[in-house]
Amino acid sequence: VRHKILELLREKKPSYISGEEMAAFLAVSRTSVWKSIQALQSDGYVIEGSPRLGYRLLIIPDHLYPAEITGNLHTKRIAVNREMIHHYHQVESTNTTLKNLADKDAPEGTIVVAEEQIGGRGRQGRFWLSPPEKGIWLSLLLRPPLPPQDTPVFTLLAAAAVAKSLKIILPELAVGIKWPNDLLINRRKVCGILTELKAEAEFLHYLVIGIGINVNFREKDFTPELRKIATSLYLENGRKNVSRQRLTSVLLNELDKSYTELLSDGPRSIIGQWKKDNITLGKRVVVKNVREAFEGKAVDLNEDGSLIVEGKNGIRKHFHAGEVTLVPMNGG
Ligand code: BT5
Repeated sequence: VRHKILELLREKKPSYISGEEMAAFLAVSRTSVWKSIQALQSDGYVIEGSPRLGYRLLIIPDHLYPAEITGNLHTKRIAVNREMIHHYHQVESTNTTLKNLADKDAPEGTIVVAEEQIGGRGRQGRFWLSPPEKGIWLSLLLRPPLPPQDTPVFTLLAAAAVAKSLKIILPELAVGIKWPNDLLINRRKVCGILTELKAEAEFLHYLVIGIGINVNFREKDFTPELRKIATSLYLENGRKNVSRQRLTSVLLNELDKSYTELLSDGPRSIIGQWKKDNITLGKRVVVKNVREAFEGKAVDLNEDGSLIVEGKNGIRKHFHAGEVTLVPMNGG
Protein backbone atom coordinates (compact mmCIF):
# COMPACT_ATOMS: atom_id res chain seq x y z
CA VAL A 1 0.00 0.00 0.00
CA ARG A 2 2.81 2.37 0.95
CA HIS A 3 4.39 2.36 -2.49
CA LYS A 4 1.05 2.94 -4.15
CA ILE A 5 0.19 5.81 -1.83
CA LEU A 6 3.58 7.31 -2.61
CA GLU A 7 2.89 6.99 -6.31
CA LEU A 8 -0.45 8.73 -5.97
CA LEU A 9 1.04 11.57 -3.93
CA ARG A 10 3.83 11.92 -6.43
CA GLU A 11 1.45 12.10 -9.38
CA LYS A 12 -0.59 14.81 -7.65
CA LYS A 13 2.41 16.79 -6.43
CA PRO A 14 2.25 19.75 -5.70
CA SER A 15 -1.54 19.47 -5.28
CA TYR A 16 -3.55 17.68 -2.62
CA ILE A 17 -5.26 14.34 -2.84
CA SER A 18 -7.80 13.32 -0.23
CA GLY A 19 -7.43 10.29 2.00
CA GLU A 20 -10.85 9.17 0.90
CA GLU A 21 -9.93 9.26 -2.76
CA MET A 22 -6.75 7.24 -2.18
CA ALA A 23 -8.61 4.70 -0.05
CA ALA A 24 -11.27 4.27 -2.73
CA PHE A 25 -8.78 4.09 -5.57
CA LEU A 26 -6.64 1.43 -3.86
CA ALA A 27 -9.62 -0.33 -2.27
CA VAL A 28 -8.17 -0.09 1.22
CA SER A 29 -9.40 1.44 4.47
CA ARG A 30 -8.86 5.06 5.51
CA THR A 31 -6.85 3.77 8.47
CA SER A 32 -4.51 1.90 6.20
CA VAL A 33 -3.97 5.07 4.13
CA TRP A 34 -3.25 6.99 7.28
CA LYS A 35 -0.77 4.35 8.50
CA SER A 36 1.08 4.44 5.19
CA ILE A 37 1.30 8.22 5.33
CA GLN A 38 2.81 7.94 8.80
CA ALA A 39 5.33 5.33 7.63
CA LEU A 40 6.36 7.56 4.73
CA GLN A 41 6.74 10.50 7.08
CA SER A 42 9.00 8.52 9.37
CA ASP A 43 11.08 7.65 6.27
CA GLY A 44 11.66 11.36 5.77
CA TYR A 45 8.97 12.25 3.23
CA VAL A 46 7.46 15.59 4.16
CA ILE A 47 3.71 15.21 3.65
CA GLU A 48 1.33 17.94 4.66
CA GLY A 49 -2.13 16.95 5.84
CA SER A 50 -5.10 19.28 5.70
CA PRO A 51 -8.47 18.18 7.13
CA ARG A 52 -10.26 19.78 4.21
CA LEU A 53 -7.98 19.12 1.25
CA GLY A 54 -6.25 15.87 2.10
CA TYR A 55 -2.54 15.20 1.74
CA ARG A 56 0.23 16.60 -0.40
CA LEU A 57 3.85 15.65 -0.86
CA LEU A 58 6.21 18.53 -0.19
CA ILE A 59 9.69 17.05 0.10
CA ILE A 60 11.18 13.78 -1.12
CA PRO A 61 14.19 12.86 1.06
CA ASP A 62 17.49 12.16 -0.71
CA HIS A 63 17.50 8.56 0.51
CA LEU A 64 18.31 5.68 -1.75
CA TYR A 65 14.85 4.10 -1.55
CA PRO A 66 14.10 1.71 -4.41
CA ALA A 67 11.03 3.76 -5.34
CA GLU A 68 13.19 6.84 -5.86
CA ILE A 69 15.79 5.09 -7.99
CA THR A 70 13.89 2.73 -10.29
CA GLY A 71 11.92 5.49 -12.01
CA ASN A 72 15.02 6.66 -13.86
CA LEU A 73 16.47 3.29 -14.77
CA HIS A 74 16.54 1.75 -18.23
CA THR A 75 18.67 -1.26 -17.38
CA LYS A 76 18.55 -4.73 -18.86
CA ARG A 77 20.34 -6.71 -16.17
CA ILE A 78 20.94 -4.55 -13.12
CA ALA A 79 18.14 -3.70 -10.68
CA VAL A 80 15.49 -4.44 -13.30
CA ASN A 81 12.74 -4.41 -10.69
CA ARG A 82 12.20 -2.93 -7.25
CA GLU A 83 12.69 -6.28 -5.52
CA MET A 84 16.29 -6.37 -6.76
CA ILE A 85 17.17 -3.23 -4.82
CA HIS A 86 17.74 -3.89 -1.13
CA HIS A 87 17.83 -0.68 0.85
CA TYR A 88 19.00 -0.43 4.47
CA HIS A 89 19.40 2.47 6.81
CA GLN A 90 22.43 0.89 8.41
CA VAL A 91 24.56 -2.18 7.68
CA GLU A 92 28.04 -3.42 8.58
CA SER A 93 29.04 -3.50 4.93
CA THR A 94 26.88 -3.62 1.82
CA ASN A 95 29.34 -6.15 0.34
CA THR A 96 28.81 -8.51 3.29
CA THR A 97 25.03 -8.15 3.13
CA LEU A 98 25.04 -8.82 -0.61
CA LYS A 99 27.32 -11.87 -0.29
CA ASN A 100 24.80 -13.34 2.14
CA LEU A 101 22.00 -12.73 -0.38
CA ALA A 102 24.15 -14.21 -3.17
CA ASP A 103 24.71 -17.36 -1.11
CA LYS A 104 20.92 -17.64 -0.95
CA ASP A 105 20.72 -17.49 -4.77
CA ALA A 106 19.88 -13.83 -5.25
CA PRO A 107 19.73 -13.16 -9.00
CA GLU A 108 22.37 -11.36 -11.01
CA GLY A 109 21.82 -7.62 -10.93
CA THR A 110 20.71 -7.54 -7.29
CA ILE A 111 22.01 -4.48 -5.48
CA VAL A 112 22.36 -3.47 -1.86
CA VAL A 113 22.45 0.19 -0.87
CA ALA A 114 22.72 1.62 2.62
CA GLU A 115 22.50 5.09 4.09
CA GLU A 116 25.30 4.19 6.50
CA GLN A 117 27.91 1.46 6.94
CA ILE A 118 29.37 0.88 10.37
CA GLY A 119 31.93 -1.64 9.17
CA GLY A 120 32.59 -0.38 5.64
CA ARG A 121 35.60 -2.16 4.16
CA GLY A 122 38.46 -1.24 1.86
CA ARG A 123 40.90 -3.72 0.38
CA GLN A 124 42.91 -6.06 2.60
CA GLY A 125 40.82 -5.37 5.66
CA ARG A 126 41.25 -1.61 5.58
CA PHE A 127 38.31 0.52 6.68
CA TRP A 128 36.02 2.66 4.56
CA LEU A 129 34.42 5.63 6.29
CA SER A 130 30.70 5.63 5.42
CA PRO A 131 28.70 8.09 7.54
CA PRO A 132 24.89 8.31 7.20
CA GLU A 133 23.52 9.96 4.07
CA LYS A 134 26.87 11.41 3.04
CA GLY A 135 27.70 9.03 0.27
CA ILE A 136 26.66 6.20 -1.99
CA TRP A 137 27.48 2.87 -0.40
CA LEU A 138 26.41 0.34 -2.97
CA SER A 139 27.14 -3.26 -3.91
CA LEU A 140 26.26 -5.03 -7.13
CA LEU A 141 25.94 -8.77 -7.70
CA LEU A 142 27.06 -10.20 -11.04
CA ARG A 143 27.25 -13.79 -12.19
CA PRO A 144 29.18 -13.50 -15.45
CA PRO A 145 29.86 -16.69 -17.42
CA LEU A 146 33.62 -16.10 -17.23
CA PRO A 147 36.55 -17.80 -15.50
CA PRO A 148 37.84 -16.26 -12.23
CA GLN A 149 41.02 -15.05 -14.00
CA ASP A 150 38.90 -12.61 -16.03
CA THR A 151 37.55 -10.73 -13.03
CA PRO A 152 40.09 -7.88 -12.62
CA VAL A 153 38.44 -6.12 -15.56
CA PHE A 154 35.29 -5.67 -13.46
CA THR A 155 37.03 -3.24 -11.12
CA LEU A 156 38.08 -1.24 -14.17
CA LEU A 157 34.54 -1.45 -15.52
CA ALA A 158 33.18 -0.06 -12.27
CA ALA A 159 35.79 2.71 -12.08
CA ALA A 160 35.09 3.76 -15.67
CA ALA A 161 31.33 3.70 -15.05
CA VAL A 162 31.68 5.93 -11.98
CA ALA A 163 33.92 8.34 -13.91
CA LYS A 164 31.39 8.50 -16.74
CA SER A 165 28.49 9.08 -14.34
CA LEU A 166 30.30 11.90 -12.58
CA LYS A 167 30.99 13.51 -15.93
CA ILE A 168 27.30 13.34 -16.81
CA ILE A 169 26.21 14.90 -13.53
CA LEU A 170 29.09 17.29 -12.89
CA PRO A 171 30.74 17.94 -16.26
CA GLU A 172 33.05 20.60 -14.82
CA LEU A 173 34.87 18.25 -12.47
CA ALA A 174 38.17 16.70 -13.52
CA VAL A 175 37.84 13.13 -12.33
CA GLY A 176 40.71 10.72 -12.93
CA ILE A 177 41.14 7.00 -12.34
CA LYS A 178 44.21 5.80 -10.49
CA TRP A 179 44.85 2.15 -11.22
CA PRO A 180 43.17 -0.01 -10.25
CA ASN A 181 40.35 1.21 -8.05
CA ASP A 182 40.61 4.85 -6.99
CA LEU A 183 38.85 7.88 -8.42
CA LEU A 184 40.56 11.14 -7.66
CA ILE A 185 39.62 14.80 -7.98
CA ASN A 186 42.49 17.22 -7.47
CA ARG A 187 44.62 14.28 -6.33
CA ARG A 188 42.18 13.40 -3.54
CA LYS A 189 40.18 10.22 -3.33
CA VAL A 190 36.45 10.60 -3.95
CA CYS A 191 35.58 6.97 -4.70
CA GLY A 192 36.93 3.51 -3.93
CA ILE A 193 35.94 0.11 -5.28
CA LEU A 194 36.17 -3.27 -3.60
CA THR A 195 35.52 -6.29 -5.80
CA GLU A 196 35.07 -9.61 -4.03
CA LEU A 197 34.33 -13.00 -5.50
CA LYS A 198 33.32 -16.50 -4.65
CA ALA A 199 35.03 -18.96 -6.92
CA GLU A 200 36.62 -22.34 -7.38
CA ALA A 201 39.87 -22.63 -9.33
CA GLU A 202 38.03 -22.88 -12.65
CA PHE A 203 34.58 -21.64 -11.83
CA LEU A 204 33.24 -18.27 -10.76
CA HIS A 205 30.17 -18.44 -8.54
CA TYR A 206 29.66 -14.70 -8.28
CA LEU A 207 31.20 -11.29 -8.08
CA VAL A 208 30.26 -8.55 -5.65
CA ILE A 209 31.39 -5.10 -6.72
CA GLY A 210 31.32 -2.59 -3.87
CA ILE A 211 31.37 1.07 -4.76
CA GLY A 212 31.80 3.90 -2.27
CA ILE A 213 31.40 7.51 -3.44
CA ASN A 214 31.84 10.49 -1.12
CA VAL A 215 28.94 12.69 -2.15
CA ASN A 216 27.90 15.27 0.43
CA PHE A 217 30.71 15.11 3.02
CA ARG A 218 31.61 18.40 4.68
CA GLU A 219 35.23 18.71 5.95
CA LYS A 220 34.10 17.82 9.45
CA ASP A 221 32.67 14.50 8.26
CA PHE A 222 36.18 13.20 7.53
CA THR A 223 38.66 12.11 10.16
CA PRO A 224 41.72 14.40 10.41
CA GLU A 225 43.88 11.88 8.49
CA LEU A 226 41.33 11.45 5.73
CA ARG A 227 40.83 15.18 5.33
CA LYS A 228 44.30 15.32 3.76
CA ILE A 229 43.79 12.56 1.22
CA ALA A 230 40.03 12.42 0.59
CA THR A 231 37.41 14.72 -0.84
CA SER A 232 33.71 14.74 -1.73
CA LEU A 233 31.61 15.92 -4.65
CA TYR A 234 30.09 18.61 -2.42
CA LEU A 235 33.52 20.02 -1.58
CA GLU A 236 34.67 19.95 -5.21
CA ASN A 237 31.41 21.30 -6.58
CA GLY A 238 31.51 24.77 -5.06
CA ARG A 239 29.97 23.47 -1.84
CA LYS A 240 26.71 22.48 -3.46
CA ASN A 241 24.87 19.29 -2.52
CA VAL A 242 24.64 16.61 -5.16
CA SER A 243 21.59 14.35 -5.43
CA ARG A 244 22.55 10.85 -4.36
CA GLN A 245 19.35 9.52 -5.96
CA ARG A 246 20.20 10.95 -9.35
CA LEU A 247 23.83 9.83 -9.20
CA THR A 248 22.78 6.31 -8.20
CA SER A 249 20.37 5.99 -11.13
CA VAL A 250 22.90 7.33 -13.61
CA LEU A 251 25.55 4.99 -12.22
CA LEU A 252 23.33 1.91 -12.44
CA ASN A 253 22.49 2.77 -16.05
CA GLU A 254 26.19 3.14 -16.90
CA LEU A 255 27.16 -0.08 -15.12
CA ASP A 256 24.43 -1.92 -16.98
CA LYS A 257 25.54 -0.56 -20.35
CA SER A 258 29.20 -1.45 -19.78
CA TYR A 259 28.41 -4.91 -18.45
CA THR A 260 26.18 -5.66 -21.43
CA GLU A 261 28.97 -4.50 -23.74
CA LEU A 262 31.53 -6.61 -21.92
CA LEU A 263 29.41 -9.72 -22.32
CA SER A 264 28.83 -9.17 -26.03
CA ASP A 265 32.13 -7.65 -27.21
CA GLY A 266 34.74 -8.54 -24.59
CA PRO A 267 36.84 -6.10 -22.55
CA ARG A 268 38.06 -3.88 -25.40
CA SER A 269 35.64 -1.00 -24.99
CA ILE A 270 35.96 -1.02 -21.21
CA ILE A 271 39.72 -0.83 -21.48
CA GLY A 272 39.23 2.08 -23.91
CA GLN A 273 36.85 3.89 -21.55
CA TRP A 274 39.18 3.35 -18.65
CA LYS A 275 42.18 4.67 -20.59
CA LYS A 276 40.28 7.79 -21.54
CA ASP A 277 39.63 8.71 -17.93
CA ASN A 278 42.79 7.43 -16.28
CA ILE A 279 45.55 9.51 -14.71
CA THR A 280 48.00 6.65 -14.27
CA LEU A 281 49.38 5.89 -17.75
CA GLY A 282 52.37 7.96 -18.73
CA LYS A 283 53.19 8.74 -15.11
CA ARG A 284 56.08 7.70 -12.89
CA VAL A 285 54.71 5.27 -10.37
CA VAL A 286 55.69 3.03 -7.53
CA VAL A 287 53.66 -0.17 -7.49
CA LYS A 288 53.64 -2.05 -4.21
CA ASN A 289 52.44 -5.60 -3.99
CA VAL A 290 53.11 -8.46 -1.59
CA ARG A 291 56.45 -9.17 -3.21
CA GLU A 292 58.06 -5.84 -4.01
CA ALA A 293 57.91 -2.10 -4.52
CA PHE A 294 58.68 -1.45 -8.18
CA GLU A 295 59.36 1.99 -9.56
CA GLY A 296 59.01 2.90 -13.20
CA LYS A 297 56.79 4.45 -15.80
CA ALA A 298 53.22 3.17 -16.21
CA VAL A 299 53.22 2.52 -19.95
CA ASP A 300 50.02 0.66 -20.71
CA LEU A 301 47.01 -1.27 -19.53
CA ASN A 302 46.82 -4.85 -20.72
CA GLU A 303 43.62 -6.47 -22.09
CA ASP A 304 43.27 -8.41 -18.83
CA GLY A 305 43.37 -5.21 -16.79
CA SER A 306 46.94 -5.58 -15.57
CA LEU A 307 49.17 -2.52 -15.44
CA ILE A 308 52.39 -2.58 -17.46
CA VAL A 309 55.25 -0.71 -15.80
CA GLU A 310 58.64 -0.13 -17.38
CA GLY A 311 61.58 -0.03 -14.95
CA LYS A 312 64.81 1.95 -15.33
CA ASN A 313 66.58 -0.83 -17.21
CA GLY A 314 63.75 -1.09 -19.71
CA ILE A 315 62.32 -4.23 -18.17
CA ARG A 316 58.53 -4.34 -18.34
CA LYS A 317 56.49 -5.92 -15.60
CA HIS A 318 52.78 -6.71 -15.51
CA PHE A 319 50.96 -6.07 -12.26
CA HIS A 320 47.64 -7.75 -11.59
CA ALA A 321 47.21 -6.23 -8.14
CA GLY A 322 48.88 -3.66 -5.98
CA GLU A 323 48.95 -0.12 -4.68
CA VAL A 324 50.02 2.66 -6.99
CA THR A 325 51.67 5.84 -5.79
CA LEU A 326 52.03 8.56 -8.40
CA VAL A 327 55.52 10.06 -8.22
CA PRO A 328 55.75 13.72 -9.19
CA MET A 329 58.00 14.17 -12.23
CA ASN A 330 60.30 17.12 -12.78
CA GLY A 331 59.31 19.18 -15.75
CA GLY A 332 55.77 17.79 -15.87
C1 BT5 B 1 38.98 1.02 -1.35
O1 BT5 B 1 39.92 0.35 -0.62
O2 BT5 B 1 39.15 2.09 -1.86
C2 BT5 B 1 37.66 0.28 -1.49
C3 BT5 B 1 36.51 1.02 -0.86
C4 BT5 B 1 35.20 0.32 -1.16
C5 BT5 B 1 34.04 0.89 -0.37
C6 BT5 B 1 32.73 0.30 -0.78
S1 BT5 B 1 31.38 1.08 -0.03
C7 BT5 B 1 30.29 -0.14 -0.53
C8 BT5 B 1 31.04 -1.45 -0.36
N1 BT5 B 1 30.89 -1.99 0.98
C9 BT5 B 1 32.05 -2.04 1.64
O3 BT5 B 1 32.20 -2.44 2.80
N2 BT5 B 1 33.04 -1.56 0.85
C10 BT5 B 1 32.54 -1.18 -0.47
P1 BT5 B 1 41.44 0.80 -0.46
O4 BT5 B 1 42.02 1.10 -1.79
O5 BT5 B 1 42.03 -0.28 0.36
O6 BT5 B 1 41.37 2.12 0.35
C11 BT5 B 1 41.09 2.16 1.74
C12 BT5 B 1 41.75 3.42 2.31
O7 BT5 B 1 41.05 4.57 1.86
C13 BT5 B 1 41.66 3.47 3.84
O8 BT5 B 1 42.79 2.86 4.41
C14 BT5 B 1 41.66 4.97 4.11
O9 BT5 B 1 42.96 5.50 4.13
C15 BT5 B 1 40.98 5.55 2.88
N3 BT5 B 1 39.55 5.83 3.13
C16 BT5 B 1 38.70 5.30 4.02
N4 BT5 B 1 37.47 5.81 3.90
C17 BT5 B 1 37.53 6.72 2.92
C18 BT5 B 1 36.59 7.58 2.30
N5 BT5 B 1 35.30 7.63 2.67
N6 BT5 B 1 37.03 8.38 1.29
C19 BT5 B 1 38.31 8.36 0.87
N7 BT5 B 1 39.24 7.56 1.42
C20 BT5 B 1 38.86 6.75 2.42
